[in-house]
Amino acid sequence: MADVKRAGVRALVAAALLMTASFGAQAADKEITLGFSQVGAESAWRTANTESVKSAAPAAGINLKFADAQQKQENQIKAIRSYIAQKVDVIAFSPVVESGWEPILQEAKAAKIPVILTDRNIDVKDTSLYVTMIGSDFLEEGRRGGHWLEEHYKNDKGPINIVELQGTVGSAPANDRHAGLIEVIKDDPKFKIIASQSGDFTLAGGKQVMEAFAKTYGSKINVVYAHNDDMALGAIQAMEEAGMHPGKDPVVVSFDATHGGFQAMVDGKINVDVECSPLLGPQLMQAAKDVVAGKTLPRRIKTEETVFTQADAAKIMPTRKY
Ligand code: GZL
Repeated sequence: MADVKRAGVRALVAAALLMTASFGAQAADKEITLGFSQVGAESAWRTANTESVKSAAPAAGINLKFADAQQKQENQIKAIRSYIAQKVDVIAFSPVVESGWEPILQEAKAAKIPVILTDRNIDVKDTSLYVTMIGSDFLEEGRRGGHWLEEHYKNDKGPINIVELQGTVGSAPANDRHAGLIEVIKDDPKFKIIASQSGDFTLAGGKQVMEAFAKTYGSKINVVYAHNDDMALGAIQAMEEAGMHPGKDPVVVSFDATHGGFQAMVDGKINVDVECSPLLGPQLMQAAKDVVAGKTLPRRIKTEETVFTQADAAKIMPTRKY
């Protein structure tokens, strides 16, 4: 009798194991749906970032829902709320500005949907509102721009007058590329920021702001410090229309290292371009799969980046992916 019982228990255990394995396999095979809210389409960097996210999804077997917020926070909040209503598996977004995210991220938390930040960071007290932030260190990027200026002007007593074309007001890259520069030049009195204004990361914005700076300051300007290539390229147009010689006088510091930025370095119109990689798609998809699989992710996944100058631009440009 005991043998029959033992055989029965063994059969039950085998059946249970088989069921668990098949559920496990199903869970592993269940297609992940990722809801992504993109800032907008304001720059060449953003276009490359969108392309990277969109192409990485099918390659990772992820069903991507994508929304372009036209650089408006309320559109990003609407998109995230709609992803919650659709019960997506993971939400990811590139926050247009640093503040104002707690309410909508509390809604995602209440719905038990994990949130991943890409590209830009947010300023929240409750860091449980997102799983990880994948992207660049903008403060370090700003320091790199500042260190290049220090080296470039090391034998110059000054004054070195800087005009700054800032990115989107309140955005992490604008705040930190400014702060990183200040960190480096604040103790060197020869550097002076004589004007700062936002061009909203767009070519048209950069051109418009630079037209005004050229009118007001003209030949007093020694450096144009542009928070991205699109604004630098717009500023170059404005400077040339004003009879100035960008890349010689004034010197031009830019960020992103996009194709347009590289071409301007080859043409001698941008002096240094601090790299900021938009190619975050594959890392985002891997992070989404890891979160769904219940893995613990690092709080911060930083992008490796460097600095390019006119000296190496022509040689490196053919190798660039964006
Ligand atoms: C930086 C990114 C910035 C780029 C701009 O990671 O958020 O936004 O520097 C883009 O070109 O518009």
